[in-house]
Amino acid sequence: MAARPKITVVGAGNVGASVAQYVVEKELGDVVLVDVVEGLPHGKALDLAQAGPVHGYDSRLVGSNGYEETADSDIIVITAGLARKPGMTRDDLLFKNAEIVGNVVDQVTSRSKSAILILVTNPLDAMVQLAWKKSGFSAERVIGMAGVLDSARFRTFIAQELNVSVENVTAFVLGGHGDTMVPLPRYSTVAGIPITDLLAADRIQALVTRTANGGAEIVGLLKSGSAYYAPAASTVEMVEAILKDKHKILPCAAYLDGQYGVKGLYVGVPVKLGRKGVEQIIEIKLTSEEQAAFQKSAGAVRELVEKLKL
Ligand code: TXD
Repeated sequence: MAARPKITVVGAGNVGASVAQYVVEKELGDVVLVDVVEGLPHGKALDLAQAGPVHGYDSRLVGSNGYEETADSDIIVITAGLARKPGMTRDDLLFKNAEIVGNVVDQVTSRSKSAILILVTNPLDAMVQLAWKKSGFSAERVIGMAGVLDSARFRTFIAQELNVSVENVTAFVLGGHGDTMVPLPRYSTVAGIPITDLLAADRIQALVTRTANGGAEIVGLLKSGSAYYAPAASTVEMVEAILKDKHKILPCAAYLDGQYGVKGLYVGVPVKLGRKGVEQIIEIKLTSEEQAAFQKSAGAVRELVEKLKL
């Protein structure tokens, strides 16, 4: 029988540990958890392994401060990085995390040449572009997680507003991960009915604004640290779609080569995910207003990427 898929998670902090937890709870494969902090990945891996008998999973978990154990991974999720500290500019964070993610990519890709990389570290769109460049992998195998999270936030707010099951709500959010993201109410539905038929324009705008500020709202409440349950769940939805070859359409940061009028840049768009990674970029019709908002968002991503001089 074939061995279980191997999923490496680099960065055993809040998001990374929760990714490991959801992966084993769904028994998607075995997990290698890597972090620079001594003992942290080992401790979390052991703790999660000991939840196995209770939850009923047999996935194996290994913690490490090195990369030997990551060899021949099927999927590598990169959450390693720093959060912005007082006195640090966004650019400081960009360069620091670029250094961390660049090193991680070198370490993992030299040992797992056919893996699919899922980037989570912020600033997301720039980090996925960097990982693609550094890895030398084809663009289908390097993907960024942001759109699933942003649309999950939008779906949550829509479901609460209309008092319906979250399962009835689909939503699409395009563009870069950040203030310029582009939620698309016309393509957001409740049991197939566009929300533009169900909610007044000002209510939709309020939900859109709350979605765009979704990360900041949680940082404001937590005071230290940022969101991790929903980010981890969103990442694991992508892991599952790939490992189970579901051909599932999800919004992800993907490499655009002319689609949506953008060339040579990673930006959030709907893609079809399967065992090969990004199988197709889905181009949906945008109004001129939506297209303008998308271009603005892509422009903000390009500005960041240019600073990295890749
Ligand atoms: O939508 C999205 N893409 C995001 C992005 C949603 C949520 C969080 N997002 C970003 O993910 C966030 O802004 C951070 O850049 C990452 C990770 O967030 P998390 O909340 O998990 O941060 P933590 O708890 O600080 O964990 C980061 C871990 C920590 O344990 C460090 O020791 C480790 O990364 N780290 C490293 N591991 C391996 N190798 C190196 N070099 C390294 N440097 C730090």
